[in-house]
Amino acid sequence: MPAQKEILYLVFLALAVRTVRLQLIGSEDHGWAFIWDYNGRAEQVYYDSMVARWNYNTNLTLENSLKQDEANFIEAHFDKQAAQIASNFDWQNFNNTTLKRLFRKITLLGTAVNHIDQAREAREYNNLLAEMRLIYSTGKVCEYHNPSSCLSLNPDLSDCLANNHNYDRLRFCWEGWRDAVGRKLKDKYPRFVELSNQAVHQGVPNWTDTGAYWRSWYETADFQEQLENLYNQLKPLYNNLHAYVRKKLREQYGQDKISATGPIPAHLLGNMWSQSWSNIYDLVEPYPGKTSIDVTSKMLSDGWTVDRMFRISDDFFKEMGLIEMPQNFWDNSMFVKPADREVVCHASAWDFYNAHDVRIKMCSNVSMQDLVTIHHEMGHIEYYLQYKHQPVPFRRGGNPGFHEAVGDLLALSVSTPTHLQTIGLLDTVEDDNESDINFLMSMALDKISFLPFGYLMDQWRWGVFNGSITPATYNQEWWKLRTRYQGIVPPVPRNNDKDFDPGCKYHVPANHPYMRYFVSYVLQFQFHKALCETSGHTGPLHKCDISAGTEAQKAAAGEKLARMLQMGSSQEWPDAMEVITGQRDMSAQPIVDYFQPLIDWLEQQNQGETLGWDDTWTPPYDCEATDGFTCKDGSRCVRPGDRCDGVNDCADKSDEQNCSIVPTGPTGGAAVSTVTNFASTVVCVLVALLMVNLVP
Ligand code: D0W
Ligand code: ZN
Repeated sequence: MPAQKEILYLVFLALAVRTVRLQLIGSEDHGWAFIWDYNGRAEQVYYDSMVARWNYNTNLTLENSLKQDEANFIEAHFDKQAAQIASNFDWQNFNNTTLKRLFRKITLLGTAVNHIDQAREAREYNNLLAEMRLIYSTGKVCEYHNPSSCLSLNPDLSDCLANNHNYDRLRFCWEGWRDAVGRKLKDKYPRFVELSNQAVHQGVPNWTDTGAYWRSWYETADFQEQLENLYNQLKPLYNNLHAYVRKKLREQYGQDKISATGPIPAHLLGNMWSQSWSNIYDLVEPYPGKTSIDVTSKMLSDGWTVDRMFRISDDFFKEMGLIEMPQNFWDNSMFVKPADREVVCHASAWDFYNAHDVRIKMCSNVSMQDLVTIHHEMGHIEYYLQYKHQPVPFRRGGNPGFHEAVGDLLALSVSTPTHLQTIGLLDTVEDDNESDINFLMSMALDKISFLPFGYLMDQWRWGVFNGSITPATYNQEWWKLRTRYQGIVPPVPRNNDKDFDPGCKYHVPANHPYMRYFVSYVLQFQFHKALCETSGHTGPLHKCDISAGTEAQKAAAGEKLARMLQMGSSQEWPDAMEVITGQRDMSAQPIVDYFQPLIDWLEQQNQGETLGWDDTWTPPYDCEATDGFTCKDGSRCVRPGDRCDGVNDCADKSDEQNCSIVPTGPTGGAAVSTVTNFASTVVCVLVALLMVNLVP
């Protein structure tokens, strides 16, 4: 650990200076010297830690897990020591605002502080996180009547939710995932929350809990109010889309399964979390026979490859005069799911902090949706490449929402029918109102449907972190938010003593903040609108492709974007926003403008429908049809996941009898228990090794 030794030397130096002067170091020149010295070391330490993380995420073995843990530990040490040295400077009184900002970022530790002062808690925190991620990433659902045939989330369960219209099969996939993953996470999350809060509070006592720490990244005093205002402006769009989709689903699945005035059963929207509804486009297409945006089938019949999708995305960045993906990117990335090992399939983009090693890890399939996701991930990479000259603490987005908005913003242009035609994905583009509505519907199924979900995820987590939502109410409160904001209900009753449905969304067990995505969905339309103007677009916003203008117009738009990306987080986000939009506030108006023709159309279609939903409605629940078990005394129906799980759900205990001869439930398969065993082994060995080797 050479970097660590040298930074120790720096600590002594700084302390010596302090002892001699008996005061804080006031020299800004010394401040800069520290920053550049810090920067070189940080690059090295972060590089090593990213490599270890990458190796684990692309090959989930015990050995790689241990190496990753060691690298995390070294990184935490480094962060803590750097913060200590920096606090010997009188940085709060520095005149240079950039220098002051650098020091502030280096001294504000998040959860890292815990890793030094509380060695045992730090290990427990890391182990819990590793265990939760592993349970999620390796979770499998086995067929009720064929326990050796098991489905993984990607691609099996995602495909199940996306591609079939069989109410009961969809329910099996939806319920199975929650039985297999949520229930195994339920007991781990409360302790994780407690440890996370402790760490944050020790780092900066001003931050009362982890949610406050996460919100601090936005440097916006009334952040929560601003979000609430944005959401309220967007709610009418969502409610109109919801009412129209509900009407169409009633036609498909029957009036008995879906109420005209109730929430929608959550498993019918084409997505495991009901967060993007693009996959049910075929059920809700406004004008069948007009230009259809079903590009996936075209990709498949034309023999598109995953590699081609990445090249097309890279081409778009180049076309806009942005930085193309370096050779390193093509050599080191993982584009498809490997057949020979377990990996974290959830897509991600990686900055290795050394100016040229950047990578994407993704289990891509050939589809329009994955083409958009590739642009999303490449947007992160573009940011890394544009701000690589900045000192490490500024290699961030203007705020986290900015980082999420870049790729999506470009995909808004790529997704237009005229652009799809230029890359060979649409044969004919009709220019009429009905085709426009089809297109806007396909966009709304992705963008509008996401808004309430993007908003509620961290409403729930902030509540958990600040203690207003307790472990006993985790699942109830989750469903309260899901019903209130998204207007959906679980297709089968939840068992709040056992279920932990929030844990079935990657970002909860992986502990990735989520409000950035809501912010991004607002920002990307603001940026899109502004860049459309720069690129000379006239006419309705949804028809804009920022690459469609003259070379000079394209270049002007690309340059504006690049100039904002190059700033990283060196200035507060309104300064960055101003570069592109000329204004300093978040605004929902551009999304409203973009979708206005569809909103008008939906209002027409929804005449006679009731907008919104009655929170108390629940779908019919037929024990037999939903693979439940009726207690011997006939008293109640026991969910498949509750059968033979060691807990009596029937008063007569019949759900825990005859277990060996009953076909294994959806969780029951060998796969899940293997995973859990593996997870506990990882944790035991981790604890043992770390105690022996690393405790100072
Ligand atoms: C990173 N994060 C992963 C993955 C998966 C983006 C995601 C949300 C959403 C649709 C080393 C590291 C960070 C990047 C960084 C995360 C995805 C698919 C798309 C919400 C949905 C959409 C846009 C967003 C979801 C990401 N790097 N998306 O962690 O530098 O911070 O790779 O989770 O179009 O629910 O799927 O944001 O890229
Ligand atoms: Zn992202």
